[in-house]
Formats: sequence, C-alpha cells, structure tokens
Amino acid sequence: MTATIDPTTDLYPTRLPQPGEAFNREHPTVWGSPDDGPFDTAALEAHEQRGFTILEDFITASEVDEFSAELHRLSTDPTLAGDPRVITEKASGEVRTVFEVQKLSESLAALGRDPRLLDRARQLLGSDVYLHQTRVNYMPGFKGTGFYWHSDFETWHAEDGMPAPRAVSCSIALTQNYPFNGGLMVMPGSHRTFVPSVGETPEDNHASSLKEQKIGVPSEDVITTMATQFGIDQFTGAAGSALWFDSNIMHGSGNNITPFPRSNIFMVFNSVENALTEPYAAPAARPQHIANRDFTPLR
Ligand code: 6CS
Ligand code: FE
Repeated sequence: MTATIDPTTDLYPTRLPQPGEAFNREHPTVWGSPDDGPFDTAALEAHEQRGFTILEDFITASEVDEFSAELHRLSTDPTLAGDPRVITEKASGEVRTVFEVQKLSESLAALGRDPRLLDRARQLLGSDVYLHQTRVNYMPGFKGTGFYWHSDFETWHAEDGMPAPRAVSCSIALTQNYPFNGGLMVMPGSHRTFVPSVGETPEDNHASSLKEQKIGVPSEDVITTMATQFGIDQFTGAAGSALWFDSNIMHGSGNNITPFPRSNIFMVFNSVENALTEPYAAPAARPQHIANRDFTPLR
C-alpha cells in the first residue's frame, strides 16, 4: 500500500480538551528506496525501526570551524538584537536559538542545499524536499536550558499545518556532544506512535514555547510509559557528526551546567508532497521564519 497524504483530513488530532489515546501512525518513516540515495537497505531498515540515524564525520573539521564562526557571528551581531528570529534564554538572556539561518548566512544556506543533506532527505522522504525550518541551538555552557520531551511533528501539525509526519531533521554537532552537556535524548522507535496532547494552543504560543514548551507536551504518565517501552538513547558524538531524526520521534534535552557548550545546526526537510496547509489546532499560522511556506523544491 503506497501511503497517501490527504491534507483535508486530520489524521493526527491533538491539543484536545481531554486526554486522547496514543495510536500507531499510519504513515511510514522511510518513503524512498535504497536505489534513491546513499542509505543502503540495512540503513533504511534501521531508520524505519529506530526513527533516527547517526552519521560520524558528516562534515569536515574545517566546515565545523567555518560554521562555528558563523554561529558566533549570528549570536553577537548587534543588527540582529531584537530580531524575532533570535530567541534568548528565559533566565540569562543569552542567545538560545536563531531561526531561518539560511537567510542570515550564505554558508549555512549552501549547507541546506548540499548534496550530502539533500540526497539523504530526498531518499528518506521519497520526493523532492524544501526547508521547513532551520535553526542553530547554542545550549551555552553553565546557563543552557534544555527542551522538555516533545514530538516536533505534534507542533508542526497543530501550529504549522503539516499534514503528515513526512519530514526529517538533520542535526549537525558543532561542538562535542557529551552525555553531560545537554545532549539530545531520543526514545528509539517512539516515532511510530502519535501522542495527542491536551490543551488548546494559545494565541502567539511560539512567543513562549520556543523558550519553554508547555503546550503540546505529553503527560508524565505517557512519558513514563513510553520511556519504559522504548528506552532512552542519547545522541553523543564529536563535532561534525550528524543525527537524522524523524519528525515524530519523542525527544528532549537536559540543561547544560557544564562549561562546554552544545551547539548544533538543525536543517528540517519536508516533502513537497506534504506542504503546509492551515494549522490543525491553533488560532493562526506561525511566522514564516519558523515555518517556511515557500515550498519550492531545493535544487
Ligand atoms: O516549535 C518548533 O518548531 C520547535 N520546537 C522544538 C522544541 N523543537 C522543534 C522546533 O525547533
Ligand atoms: Fe524538537
């Protein structure tokens, strides 16, 4: 059965007035085949089962240096102070995330079109792709606060109008990702379960959710059940390694009280056959810099 996407039907109801049962997603994780790109049969099988793939030495040491310099430039550029694309840490005011980096940095824009990323995104999603969202997370030393357990797709469906979980994130480490400096934790295999959340989306939810997400997160009971069922893996790796993860995998990260920052670039690819429609559970669509609505395929 070839999976189809009908954007007019909400197959993933969420932000409900009462708790709803978690259920198995009907859409696949991997939409392409081994002939379509660099992942072989075993790698695609593993990604389908686990929901994520780690690639060591994905970019070179000199690219790590080049992109690290870009991250520093973006976080210190006085002309970006107060720009809506720059999210600061709630407590310290330090830069936490910068969104839409492909419009702020030529080298990061080129990375988003690099065949090392495009070929893999097209293969996993089985179609042409476009950038749904790009961001750099700084997770500064001592004061970096994490991201509570969540599914990205739950938010992108509810607030951005993404019909199906046919999107994939590529997170590239620019610093050593240790177990102890706020490394990303994922629940392997959890991507095949959709967890509806309880609670309506407030107006302009993104003004607070990007600093600390409260709406759209699972209950502690559900997190307990899922962590017991799936376990928790932690993405650790050297600068230059990449984590490819399915849009619906349950993930989160802890705070960083070590002196070692955990800086990553995130490039989120969506299938052009899964283009955003109206939000499924929010009063209004989020801004362009968080949810891109130019669906032109990347070349
Ligand atoms: O709302 C979003 O789009 C963002 N929120 C989180 C916690 N992860 C994905 C994304 O950057
Ligand atoms: Fe996330």
